[in-house]
Amino acid sequence: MARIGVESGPITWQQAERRCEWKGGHLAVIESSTENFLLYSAMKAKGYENAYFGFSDESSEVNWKWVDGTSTAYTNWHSGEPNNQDGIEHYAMFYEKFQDGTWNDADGIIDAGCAYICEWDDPTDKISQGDSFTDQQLRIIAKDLGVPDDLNVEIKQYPKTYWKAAGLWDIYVEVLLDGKVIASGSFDVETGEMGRNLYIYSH
Ligand SMILES: [Ca+2]
Ligand SMILES: [Ca+2]
Repeated sequence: MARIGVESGPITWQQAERRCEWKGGHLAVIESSTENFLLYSAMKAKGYENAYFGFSDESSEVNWKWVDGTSTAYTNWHSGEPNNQDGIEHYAMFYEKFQDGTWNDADGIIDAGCAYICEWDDPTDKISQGDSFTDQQLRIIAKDLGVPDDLNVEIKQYPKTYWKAAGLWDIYVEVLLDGKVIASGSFDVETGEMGRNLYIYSH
């Protein structure tokens, strides 16, 4: 059984997935009724009634996919769900109205009273946070800024104190291609929160 963690927002589903990746995991993937029961119980034990995990049809309506590409026949939708209400429901979740642990699709806004569930397939993958980013974290950051994986870029990070004067962010990251900055962002080391203060990459 993979190790799991239940965390709270307010953030979006996409940010939640990035935070899970940040820590070396991903939003939880549910492959059996046993696992569903364990995750649902873990959420309730943490005091939450609603929680998102890693199942979405955001890229193609009705084509539900797990974040890590897992292919499994298991689903546990509540009767009448997913209903894609108002055309904006693309993220599966445990829902307070369905006390049997069945799923609802909802809008992916993780606000007060809502949580998201991360999963680590290998607990030893967990990245420790510090005063600078690891190469792996920098690659995740570049990807999050929209830089394709196959682009041969240089990624620079500036010290933790860089933005202390502003009192907002701790580390500033620049992505360079042929010596030119094509993307940048500033990051709170504690939370992994990113401020996208510049993004100029385009095809
Ligand atoms: Ca949908
Ligand atoms: Ca729904």
